[in-house]
Amino acid sequence: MVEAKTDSKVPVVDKDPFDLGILADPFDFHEELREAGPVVWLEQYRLWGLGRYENVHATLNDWETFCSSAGVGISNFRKEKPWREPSILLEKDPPEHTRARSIMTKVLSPVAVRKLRSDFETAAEKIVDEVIQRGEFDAATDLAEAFPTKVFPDAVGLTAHEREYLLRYGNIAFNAFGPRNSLFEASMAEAPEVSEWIIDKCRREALSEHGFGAQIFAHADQGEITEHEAGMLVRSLLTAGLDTTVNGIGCALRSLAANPEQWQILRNNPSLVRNVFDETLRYDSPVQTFFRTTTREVEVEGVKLGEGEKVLMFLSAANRDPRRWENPHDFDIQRKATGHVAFGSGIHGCVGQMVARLEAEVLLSALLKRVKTLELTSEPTVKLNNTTRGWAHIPVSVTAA
Ligand code: OVM
Repeated sequence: MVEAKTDSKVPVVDKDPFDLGILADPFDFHEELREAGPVVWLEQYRLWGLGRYENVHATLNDWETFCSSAGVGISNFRKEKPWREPSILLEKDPPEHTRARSIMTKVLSPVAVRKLRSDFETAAEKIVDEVIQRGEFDAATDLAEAFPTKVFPDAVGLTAHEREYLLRYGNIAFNAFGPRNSLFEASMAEAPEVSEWIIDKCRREALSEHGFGAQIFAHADQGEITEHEAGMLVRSLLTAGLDTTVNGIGCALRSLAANPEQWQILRNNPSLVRNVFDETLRYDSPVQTFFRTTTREVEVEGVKLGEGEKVLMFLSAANRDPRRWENPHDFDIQRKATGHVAFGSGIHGCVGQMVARLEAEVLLSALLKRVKTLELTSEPTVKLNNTTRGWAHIPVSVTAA
């Protein structure tokens, strides 16, 4: 437990950010948070919260003060045993982080990612053709899940990809960043079985000769990392690379279906398709929150934070901060949406974002070419998770172009 160090000037927020009702519809709560002040004390968990863009951005960019090596969830690795071996990428600081990161930067380079495009396009066209034939379908399962679970494991080099397990693992990892609520407990109950499966898939022998996995092991052959570290980096890809893109693409489809005028603007100007994804990430950030831990006493906006204290950054609240964005609650695919912090910022900023962007671009383009109208047929159902935002079901109907 963190010592309460609230001085009377600090706004106290009593609501639980991980309450299931708030997770289902977090935007009013985020407004409260931003308006309460630049730094708030979250009484429920006795830690600090940041909801404004400027402060979230600054915190992400000061890794020396706000470290990742004590975990980027609510659990403090210095005091509690982590649920899994910590990631050598996400849950490390420089210099260890730098070594792992430079390998991932090379493996996921623009040149490497560009080579995926034609396979991604073929897969997207097949999946989109099939749903259009049906006319009515579930854009969450039939597109947002179906596409990344096909192309991403192929890109990594998984030979047998059981999509069930990959999605379950991502869901577990992102629930595990949160507090011990019902979502956390349900995920921990299935963690042993699913983790065993994942670890097995991270071995050199389980991976094809081509793909990001083999590329990572090539760095082990060069002596830059150990065999074990290479497996851990494959695990990072499998943890961070699937749930996130499934949720991101789902959020894009849901926002477009719910805003038919935006779909028409996009049809008239298909070159907006990459901006649609940025606007989606800003508007409906698939990764809502991450934590940091202070490495020293630090004053933020006149508030003294002690050493070794957890700080919860609300990426999603920052991405709708009216101090940074005009009409932040409008989904507007023509706005300049870059600058959002949905991919983080600074040294831990999403290293796979080019793969994510490519997936979104290719799938939306395939849809755009073939579909005239995209409409919701009933209310989408939200998918609850302690960290990610996404949709379990998005019932839609389409008419062919
Ligand atoms: C990891 C990782 C990296 C980024 C995000 C993430 C679960 C995990 O290295 O395991 O989310």
